[in-house]
Amino acid sequence: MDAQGSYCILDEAGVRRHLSSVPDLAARLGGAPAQWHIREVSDGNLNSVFLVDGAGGDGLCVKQSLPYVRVDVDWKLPLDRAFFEAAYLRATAPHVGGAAPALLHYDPVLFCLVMEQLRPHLILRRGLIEQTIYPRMARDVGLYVARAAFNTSGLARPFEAVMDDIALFAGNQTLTRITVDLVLTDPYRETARNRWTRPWLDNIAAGFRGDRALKSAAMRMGQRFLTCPQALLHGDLHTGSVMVTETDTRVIDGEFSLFGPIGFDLGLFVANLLLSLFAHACDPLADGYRDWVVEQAGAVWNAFRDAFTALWREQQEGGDIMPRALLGQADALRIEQDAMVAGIFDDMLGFAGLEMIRRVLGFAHVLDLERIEDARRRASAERGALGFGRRLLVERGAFASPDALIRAAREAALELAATRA
Ligand code: SR1
Ligand code: MG
Repeated sequence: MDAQGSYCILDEAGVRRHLSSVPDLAARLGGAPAQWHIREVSDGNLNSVFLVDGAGGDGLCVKQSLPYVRVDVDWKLPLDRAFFEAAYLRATAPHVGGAAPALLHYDPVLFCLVMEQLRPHLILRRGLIEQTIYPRMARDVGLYVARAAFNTSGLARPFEAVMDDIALFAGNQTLTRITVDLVLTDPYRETARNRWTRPWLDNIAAGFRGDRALKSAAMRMGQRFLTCPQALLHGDLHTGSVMVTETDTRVIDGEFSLFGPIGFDLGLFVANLLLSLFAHACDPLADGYRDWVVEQAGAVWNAFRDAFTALWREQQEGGDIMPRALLGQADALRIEQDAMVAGIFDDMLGFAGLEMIRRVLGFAHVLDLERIEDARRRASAERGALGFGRRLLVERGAFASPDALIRAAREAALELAATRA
């Protein structure tokens, strides 16, 4: 905050000033503000992020909305995404417990969140690039999605509470617009924001823009995204939105939160695992690791399904969707669960297809692929990802189970690996 008490972009001195003005945060850091160690670690596309350490053991993480896209300052944005991230953390914290960072403070003038610092956690995407195995990660993420989704849905709550939240998060239109454009639409039309590995992917990019079956499938998923408010979504659950150690998993960055179809969060996460799989197909030293990565896609789904159906089964009162009073006997519950879970699985596949395609042809790419310096090799991995993404959208009826998905993805990656020079 500047002297007039209005928004300003925080630099290290600004972060020091802000934290020292909030007694609880200053006490948590400990020692004199002048001694605090502050470093900027901004890494994502949108915001600035600082890590702060004081004399005590508990560091802080400070995240501020900028009035533009951090990686494209000409792309102006309102600041309110920090408000929605704070609202998401507050709405989900009672259900996901320790699987998210604790929100310690939100400043509505600076549009700034202060959270616990996660240490020694690493961004999952970077761990996957380094071929690290995280034994709990997939189960933890599946459980996280199940708990957040079930408990914010009308299965667990009266419709009035759900509608109040739908109304609140319906305000997150700036970031929803980014998703609608970047994920659902741009890869299938010409726009200056798109980019891909030229000239190798020129033909496939043009082919996708003229592919009626693909565009129809993409539009149908778009319709589900915008018209199916099943539960509160994270809204951007890729592998850069998860921080890990071998024994702990935390979901971060809920600024894209909105109500939507539960399969959206699952689809984005699974897609990013599959992007890692295809990126590793170029690397002869990753032959073993690929098996682990692809199995995590199934493990996320299985953990989600088991936890979601268990929460539903154990629910005493229930909400206004599928009310206990009408469900009656256990076999009726099972029938409804099977139907809903099948729909979520189908959504997951479709949204995974969209995410894989947009990360290759759209504005926001992924480091897993971008780090492949040889453009021809990168294009080859990207072609594999595009082909599989298309199958997930257009032929997803062929993937009747997580095992079928894993088998097909493994085969596609193996075919790609066989072509590498
Ligand atoms: C302009 S924002 C581009 C992308 O970064 C975020 O992480 C979301 O994935 C968004 O689509
Ligand atoms: Mg993010």
